[in-house]
Amino acid sequence: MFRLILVLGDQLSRDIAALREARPGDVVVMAEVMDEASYVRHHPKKIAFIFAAMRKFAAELQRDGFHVAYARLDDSDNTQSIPGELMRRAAQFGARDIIATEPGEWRLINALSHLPVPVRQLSDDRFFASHRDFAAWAKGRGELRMEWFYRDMRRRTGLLMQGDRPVGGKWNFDKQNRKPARPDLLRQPPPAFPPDPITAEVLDLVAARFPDNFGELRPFGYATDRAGALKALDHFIAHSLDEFGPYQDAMLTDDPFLNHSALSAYINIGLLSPREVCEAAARAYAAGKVRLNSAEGFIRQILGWREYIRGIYFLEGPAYASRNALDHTRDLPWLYWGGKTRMACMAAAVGQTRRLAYAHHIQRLMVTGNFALLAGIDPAQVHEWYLSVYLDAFEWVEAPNTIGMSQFADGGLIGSKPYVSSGAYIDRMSDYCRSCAYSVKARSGRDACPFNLLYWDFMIRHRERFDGNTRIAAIYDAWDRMDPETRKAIRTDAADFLRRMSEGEAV
Ligand code: FAD
Ligand code: DLZ
Ligand code: SF4
Repeated sequence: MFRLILVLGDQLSRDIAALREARPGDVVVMAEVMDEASYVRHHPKKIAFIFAAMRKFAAELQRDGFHVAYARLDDSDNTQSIPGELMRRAAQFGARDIIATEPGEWRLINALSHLPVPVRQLSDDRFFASHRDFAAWAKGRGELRMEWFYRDMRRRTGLLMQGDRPVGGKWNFDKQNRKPARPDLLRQPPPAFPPDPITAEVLDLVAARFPDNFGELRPFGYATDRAGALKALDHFIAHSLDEFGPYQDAMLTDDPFLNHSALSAYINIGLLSPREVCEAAARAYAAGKVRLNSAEGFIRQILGWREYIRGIYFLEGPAYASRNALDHTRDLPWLYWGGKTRMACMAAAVGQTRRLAYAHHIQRLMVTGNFALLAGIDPAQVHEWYLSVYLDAFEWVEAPNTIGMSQFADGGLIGSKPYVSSGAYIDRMSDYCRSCAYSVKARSGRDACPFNLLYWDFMIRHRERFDGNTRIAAIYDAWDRMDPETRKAIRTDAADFLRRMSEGEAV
């Protein structure tokens, strides 16, 4: 009896669980479908990246003797959904058994659980920790802090460990990191991969079918196969990792990547494994090629944050993405979709997102995320934006980062306090404020940095909730010591700014 083996667009690894089960005669099902290409209005680069990588992966499987039933988006008999394609192929091949690797989104997990032909969903073991491992770690803990989870993962994997002690005697070297970057230093950007004929054909398809989605499709330079992704990894280790630690929080207008790896999308769709990426960084440190604070800081992002974020998504269940603990209801302003803004930091972060479908972590967290939280934007709309606009965005990783880490909409499950800041933080870590129409030093007034106005407005609006938090108490003391006139001006100017923004003015 033939069986179907489902491979989704973010499961493009030869070692994926469902493919390991394949026997001669089984049919591998892959499908470009409108349902997946339009559940949010994805950035055109993201759709092209996934379709091109799917086509190349399917060709590779075929070369290696697999029977692949591949549906292209424009095939006339394409049912345009993953369940539809599975049922069509089951009927075509007389299959009564389907094997899948568990998808990274509750929506699809549920869809696969209710098909007339049973689907066996195998656990996705590309990750270091299974759902069961994470649930066991979380059980009985009052607070689910990433740092404790990360230390357990270091011990379990032996990465950067000497016996049971961390290499260098410390788990974390962040004191040596968090430096602003010099604008005049030239850093090597990630390598670019000019489109080959397969990618070029996909680019034409995406241009024709998704002409109105936010984002620039061309020029397209991302790798779309494993060989290219491995080159990008080697390039990062050789040229950028050594200074990753010190500059990981820095932001520069003319350098969208700085020392960041831009590997997340390759890891998320399966072209690189998180283990090989961490091992490459650990080897570079052991060989004396990169400093420890950089190797450790980088490995923590993958072994710690990435695994922890996924653990939270699956532990908390499907309702997590709709949480709104702070009752924020304002609509996402047009400036997130490229509307004009006078804020240089927002223009830079949104601009590079539109061009590249990429922004690094601090731009997502402390610029676009910070602004949305301070302005009280509906977290569901913020979530939809992040899920749409980045090359690496899949719900299992995007939702906890947005709903939890960035918007505090889970009420403090991921972060013990909200990630908010006034303009001073952005000024310290970037060159944005130098070319901004607003004054980062001004506390109030029409030209005061909106982050300054909104920061206090946010803190005061939510005083009841945060007053008891010992990590925040000093902030309220500072507010109380401010003279009443200044306090009144800040609140009035913040309200005026929000009103003008919501009325569509270019703020
Ligand atoms: P680097 O800075 O080079 O970091 C190395 C790797 O660590 C990344 O490639 C990534 O695999 C991993 N990593 C780092 N931070 C995180 C994190 N917080 N969660 C998970 N993995 C992490 N990451 C995604 O992969 N997809 C998303 O949809 C996504 N949405 C986000 C939304 C918000 C609001 C925020 C604040 C963060 C989001 N992140 C997301 C996490 C992080 O910003 C990106 O992983 C990172 O910017 C990718 O760029 P990079 O590969 O250059 O990362
Ligand atoms: C993101 C995406 C897109 C744009 N298109 C497809 C597709 O046509 N076919 C497919 O199998 N997968 C696609 N994906 C990835 C899925 O949306 C992803 O597997 C789920 O969101 C689970 O992470
Ligand atoms: Fe952003 Fe404020 Fe700096 Fe302008 S002054 S770039 S709005 S932080």
